[in-house]
Amino acid sequence: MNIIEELEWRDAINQQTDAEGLKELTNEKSISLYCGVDPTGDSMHIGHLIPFMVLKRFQLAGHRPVILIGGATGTIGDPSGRQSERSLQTLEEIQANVDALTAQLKKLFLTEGDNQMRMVNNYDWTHKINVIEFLRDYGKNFSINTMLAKDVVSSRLDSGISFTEFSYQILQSLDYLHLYQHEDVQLQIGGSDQWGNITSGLDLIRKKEGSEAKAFGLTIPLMLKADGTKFGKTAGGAIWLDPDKTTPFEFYQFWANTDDRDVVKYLKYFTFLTKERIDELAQKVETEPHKREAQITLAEEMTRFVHSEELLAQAKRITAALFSGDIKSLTADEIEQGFKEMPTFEATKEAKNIVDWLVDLGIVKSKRQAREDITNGAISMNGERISDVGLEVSEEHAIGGRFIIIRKGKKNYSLVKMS
Ligand code: 545
Repeated sequence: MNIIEELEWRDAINQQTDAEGLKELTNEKSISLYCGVDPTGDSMHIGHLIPFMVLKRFQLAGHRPVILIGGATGTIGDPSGRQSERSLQTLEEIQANVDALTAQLKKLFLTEGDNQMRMVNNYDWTHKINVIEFLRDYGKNFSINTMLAKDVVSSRLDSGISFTEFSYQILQSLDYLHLYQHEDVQLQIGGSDQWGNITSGLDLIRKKEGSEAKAFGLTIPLMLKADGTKFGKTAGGAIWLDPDKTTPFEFYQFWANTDDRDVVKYLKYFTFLTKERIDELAQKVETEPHKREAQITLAEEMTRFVHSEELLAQAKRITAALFSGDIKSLTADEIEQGFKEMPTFEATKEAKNIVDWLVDLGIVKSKRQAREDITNGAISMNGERISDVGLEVSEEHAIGGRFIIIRKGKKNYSLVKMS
């Protein structure tokens, strides 16, 4: 399968400027292509990751990917897909985000030996252009009429758009021209919201380099879920790549909880598994859905790719311990990840009777209830049932000196932090 055919099979193409031409070009030779990200935040989430995984697919097919960090465009902010003007970030904030995103992308994509991805920052060429050059050499090639007709701008004509955000498409166009001229880049990819910026760059390349210039654009569709809700968002918010924002365990759980109706779609779209393997897993969704092999494979592939083999093993250990109730086998760090979203209580380290302790923390409503629960065997501490109403809870019960896990009934977990 040619790379474009593969992307078609994976349902990873939304629009292309010249489908036949690009298929031909990618069959003929190894091309350079790019995708950009603006430092408007300090971490990407799984939605932002998508086009970079497509870059990786091109790389695996022998092409040369370039990742662009928008040190210049980030100071403006892309109006694409937004209904209101952005407030400007300070240059310090932007620089901190450049550093964080560079580290994140390097970790994901610059790990292999040869045929590595390249990283560039558009600040490096953009900051050298002065205003007269900007207007004479570039501005002359942009028609206000065409710029106004772009979705991004036309949808803002009522609510308003500043000259700054209006000009954003010119900056992104300069990048494509620069990379076409200096890095031999012939394709820009991005999410479907990037269509206007990508085609605007192609127009500039044709004006500067002649209408025969071989350059292409391709966008990737938004992921839609079978139940109609937004992909990649949970009650807790977005699924971040930064392990301090979304722990590897939560990340693993997100994928493992995929609906049967969505899982094959995600396997195609997100993983590097082959068609044969995905067809096999699709079969399992039909014949033995209760085993959730497709979901588990998806969660494993994604957690390994974004985090590591070790953090995947840890996520699986936490999952297994929560399922079996064997809390004692977990480290304090694993408990912190696994119980992040559970009700949390703070206790002091002084020893206290279990009945008083449960009531004072607010885990059980009354002493009478607490005694009853304990006698009925409904309360367990760190995975072990408590039967003694006279038990003294102290620091020594805390895992790693930090956490006690109380379970009430079948699955009402509470995390108690000792301080
Ligand atoms: C800048 C200069 C270029 C080429 C591209 C750009 C960036 C582009 C843009 N992209 C989005 C983005 O989001 C902020 C991430 C914060 C960590 O704004 N103008 O930077 C998203 N992009 C990935 C996908 C996207 C897009 O990074 O393309 O569609 C989301 O899926 O919104 O020369």
